[in-house]
Amino acid sequence: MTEEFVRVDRRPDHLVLTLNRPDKLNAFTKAQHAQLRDALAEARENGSCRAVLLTGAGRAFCVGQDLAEVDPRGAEGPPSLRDTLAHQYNPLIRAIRSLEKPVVCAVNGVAAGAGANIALACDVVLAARSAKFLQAFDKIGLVPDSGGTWTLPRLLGPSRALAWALTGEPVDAEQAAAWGLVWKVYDDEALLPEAEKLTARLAAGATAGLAATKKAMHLAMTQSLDRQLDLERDLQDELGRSHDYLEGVTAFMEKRRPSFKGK
Ligand code: LHQ
Repeated sequence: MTEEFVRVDRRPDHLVLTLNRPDKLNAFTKAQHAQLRDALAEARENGSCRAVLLTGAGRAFCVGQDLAEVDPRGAEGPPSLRDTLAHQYNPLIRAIRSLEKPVVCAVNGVAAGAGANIALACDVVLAARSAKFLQAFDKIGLVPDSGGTWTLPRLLGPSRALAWALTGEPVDAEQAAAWGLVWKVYDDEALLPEAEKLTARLAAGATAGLAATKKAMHLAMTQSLDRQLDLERDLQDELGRSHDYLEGVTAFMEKRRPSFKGK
């Protein structure tokens, strides 16, 4: 039987994905990447899945690449990190960012290296009070990857982002919230129930509208106000003809809770 490096819990309208190599602090191997990629493809293709929750088993969220798998001291010499990024990390970040459904990340413990940047690529990041974030790339002579060089300056501003990456200092959950890296911090035992609650709420939302919001916010990072105004016009044009807009306005008028279909 294949080992379950990513546990997939299928709820009626969302998926809970748990990185599951707790003895290695959920460090990413090729096999774990493949399982996460499959799970995200399921989330994309399954119409009844309307949100995703990503978290880690044990005391860590994820400590990035499993360094034993890319050990440059091997008989064949240094591995191709180009291949590792091209075939494992880059497709993962693209899959999270392009998923037309909200992705919540519950950072349950340490998030280091690519593990930190994968968490920060998610749409809503929640953290346990004991969580800490580490870039860690400085310790092994590499550059922040998994979108870190793009995401960090945008989240933190260039000065903090650069100092954090250069020094590799740990950032605790409270600091991460103060810096705007995470949305909310919960006591450790409350993190998962709160993350589940939020994911279920998002899954019951107007999925097409949420997907358009995600897309527009991401595009805003790279384009002018003029282009953004045109984009908002186009998205609103399309959403204004959706079931969920009709339902949302009707529910408001009828003073009841809307029942969205995600369309
Ligand atoms: C690990 C790891 C790990 C394997 C802990 N690998 N086993 C992309 C593409 C290609 C190449 C390279 O990189 C990348 C992206 C990246 O992610 S680079 C950054 C990789 N990550 C790191 O450098 C972090 C390394 N880990 C640490 O610095 C520490 O483990 C932290 C500070 C995160 C936690 O420290 P502790 O709480 O003291 O735990 P520990 O060090 O005792 O770790 C527990 C176990 O997990 C231990 O195994 P063992 O069998 O001895 O009990 C570690 O060896 C293993 N582990 N990180 N990245």
